[in-house]
Amino acid sequence: MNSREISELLHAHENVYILTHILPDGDAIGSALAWGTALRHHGKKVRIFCPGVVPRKYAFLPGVVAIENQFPANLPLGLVFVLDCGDLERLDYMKERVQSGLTIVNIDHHATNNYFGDYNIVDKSAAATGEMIYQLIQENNLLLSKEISLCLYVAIASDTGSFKYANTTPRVLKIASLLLENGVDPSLVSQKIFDEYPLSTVFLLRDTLNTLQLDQSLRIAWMSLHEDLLESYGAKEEELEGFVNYGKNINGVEVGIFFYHTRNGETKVGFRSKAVVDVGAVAASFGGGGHPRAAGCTIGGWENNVAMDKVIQAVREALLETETLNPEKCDLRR
Ligand SMILES: [Mn+2]
Repeated sequence: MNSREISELLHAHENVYILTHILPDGDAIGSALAWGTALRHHGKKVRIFCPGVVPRKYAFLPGVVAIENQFPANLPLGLVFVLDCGDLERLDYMKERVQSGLTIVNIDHHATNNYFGDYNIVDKSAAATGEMIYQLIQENNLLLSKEISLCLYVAIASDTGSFKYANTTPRVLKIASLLLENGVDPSLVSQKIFDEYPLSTVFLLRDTLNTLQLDQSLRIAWMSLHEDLLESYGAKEEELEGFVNYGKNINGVEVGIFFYHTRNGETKVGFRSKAVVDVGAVAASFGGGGHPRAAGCTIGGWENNVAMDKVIQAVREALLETETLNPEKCDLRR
């Protein structure tokens, strides 16, 4: 779909609804706020929705308090933009309402996007949905205000890991440069999104690091945490984001695993791998999914330690398989 079609669609609709995914990240929140603000300046009546709670660290973004976590049944007809979602399942409990007779525009950059929209703007080469929103704003001659620039910067910085992942292209850095010229303070964003956390997070991390274990080869590292501990510190599940990396980042470790035991007897498992093990396949074997380097699954029905043993064994087998395939990477003495 081109920018003329977008402007025709916008012309035909007064009401615009913007939705993004469950457990929203900086790209989801930043893109939704930027697009919503741009369209509001353009004269549209805009409402923004997200299933669940927006993490506290995004509270500094302009407009974030207006994000709604229920999609009402009686909304006036309007145009729906679904941002940063590879499929409609990502809308969780909002999915059914969104599908009922509304025109959906799917704007996304995930390689797995299944073109669920009536209109689809999918750019799998984009580092972030925020990068695509930047382009849409430019192509449609919408106002790129300072507050929109901040939201887009948060979106792009989040999905590129502060401009350090492989998706950090010259195009991404050019856009980031223009956003800085528009008044974005990159040190403030880093502090709010990446470098600052609640005291409860540090307590949780301290206790989690205490559980660190490695297998004999020193190539698999895991840690675990029970939901009771979150309660005792008044912490939220979102604060556990990134814990899994502490194991993975150890010199010589290939796979980091993080086990989160919930009160209803389930174990949520996060996987990260450094270079060779396809943890997406491991997670899929337990009914989960993800990417080769980052994945997750939820396991129920086993005692915590049994669940952990089964997962670690599966990772061990996946690691052994890669070492058979890549004998030069087989040095277990590292
Ligand atoms: Mn994204």
